[in-house]
Amino acid sequence: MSSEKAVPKKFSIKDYKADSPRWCSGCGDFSVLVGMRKHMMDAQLDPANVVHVSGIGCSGRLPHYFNTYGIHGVHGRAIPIALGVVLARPDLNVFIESGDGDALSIGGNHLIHGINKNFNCVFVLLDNQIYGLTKSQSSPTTQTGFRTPSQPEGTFMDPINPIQVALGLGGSFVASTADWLSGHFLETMNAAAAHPGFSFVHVAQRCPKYNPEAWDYKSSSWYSFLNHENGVAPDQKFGPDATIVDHDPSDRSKAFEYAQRVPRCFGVFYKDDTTTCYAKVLQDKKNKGEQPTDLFAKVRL
Ligand SMILES: Cc1ncc(C[n+]2csc(CCOP(=O)(O)OP(=O)(O)O)c2C)c(N)n1
Ligand code: SF4
Ligand SMILES: [Mg+2]
Repeated sequence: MSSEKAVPKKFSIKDYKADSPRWCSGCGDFSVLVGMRKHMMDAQLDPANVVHVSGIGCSGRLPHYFNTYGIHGVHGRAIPIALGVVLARPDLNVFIESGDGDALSIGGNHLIHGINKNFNCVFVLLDNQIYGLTKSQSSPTTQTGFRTPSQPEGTFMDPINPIQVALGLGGSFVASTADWLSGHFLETMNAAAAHPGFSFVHVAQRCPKYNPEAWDYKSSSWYSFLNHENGVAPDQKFGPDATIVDHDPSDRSKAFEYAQRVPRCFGVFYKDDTTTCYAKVLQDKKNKGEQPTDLFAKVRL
């Protein structure tokens, strides 16, 4: 038996808590909040070195509930705000929380450039397939035929697939998880934070108020877990009937294939830790004694 005593953690879950969340009962945002606090504790992040940045939406309220720095920004503009933070303070841990409307409608342009610049952050897309805060308009991920006040005859376009979008834009880390898969969510956050660059994490998120049919969280037979030693392990506790698919996240073309697959997949689709990112460009310039003026122009060298 080992005589070594466990070293107490400096920061406990209490150190990351602030305010009382204001969401509807049963909202998946609560689980995301808890999972992200757990991730910060697992990683023992000093709250003074963490910044949460959001746009507008129910999901946009998240930064209020962490005892860290935070910016509840402008609708669709979380990425440029976060980029400013990273430019000024590359030493900080930056998280972005965005909704399906915030990230894929009004903020779609910024998503293109955020992923392309591959600056260091964890981008969390809370996908409830609806505009929650503004009371139920169709979003780019709303299910075809779903009736909303903005499309009362039923949403007529097929939904955008956020995983394909992120892969198509050249994302260096692309994963998907669900708010109700607590173990999988935490492991996904840990993997995303360990990745140098723009870590895109899609989260299937429950909205019992306006889109209760979006995700069938009570059953697990409709999805698969992607499994690999360089990915995230399946969460069989919360997804006992899900199938398991072996997938090496360095295989980009397979990642596209799994992104199209029905049943859909949760796990790490793609990961390349060698993709050039802001931090490396900055360091290379400093090593050469250059002034880091036009940092992002060379990110994709
Ligand atoms: C410039 C601007 N346009 C529109 C709005 C209104 N608005 C606020 S949140 C939102 C959509 C929220 O949906 P989503 O991003 O999916 O977040 P959720 O509430 O579902 O988490 C809209 C259209 C706004 N606040 N600012
Ligand atoms: S409207 Fe939906 S997303 Fe917003 S707080 Fe309520 S349940 Fe959550
Ligand atoms: Mg939404």
